[in-house]
Amino acid sequence: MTFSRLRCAPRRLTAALVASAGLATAADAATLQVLAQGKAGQPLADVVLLLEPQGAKAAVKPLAQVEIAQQGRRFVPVVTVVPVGTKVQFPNQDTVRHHVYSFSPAKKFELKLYVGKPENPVEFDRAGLVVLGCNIHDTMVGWVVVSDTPWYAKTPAGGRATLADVPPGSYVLRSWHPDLPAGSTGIEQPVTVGAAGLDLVASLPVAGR
Ligand SMILES: [Cu+2]
Repeated sequence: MTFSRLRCAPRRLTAALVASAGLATAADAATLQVLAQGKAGQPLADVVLLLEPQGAKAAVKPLAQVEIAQQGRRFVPVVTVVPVGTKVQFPNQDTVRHHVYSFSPAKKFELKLYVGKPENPVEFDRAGLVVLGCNIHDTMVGWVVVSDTPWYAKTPAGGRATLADVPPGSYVLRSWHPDLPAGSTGIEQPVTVGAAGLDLVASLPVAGR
């Protein structure tokens, strides 16, 4: 699976596929604790974790009211993960104008020179990695990972995140960090989830920030 995949099948079809695959119901769901580590073994923040089913996809539900601010000529937060279909606002909290854009295949857009809150949010309607920039300030860079799996997380300081309500089955845990080489779709590790849940370590060959 790659970040450039098109959006998954309609929800009703996906639900039917999940049912026919005989996956467990939510009552049997497990919890995964993941610790993200850099190359020196240090805890890593801003790691996006995507737990992707090996079989049928699971439906995702877009989030409401997600914002990526422009503050002090930075994107805040600098890394965001959202499920497919989420609409994101880009409020400019600086007094200078910004011009936010992306050329990424998963979402090409631009918000022309603006202050305050642009009228319309940007809908991230395709799974993949979206790199954000600003036409005015070359040093501004941010990332949006658009997830087509409902089991996703971003690690905070301390590097630990939880993936909850995971039905038993076979998955790939994909771990991505902005310091991976450009174009990387993340580090993959196969994961078998049982009823008891798991403690996992995701190791990434990056120094961290
Ligand atoms: Cu700017």
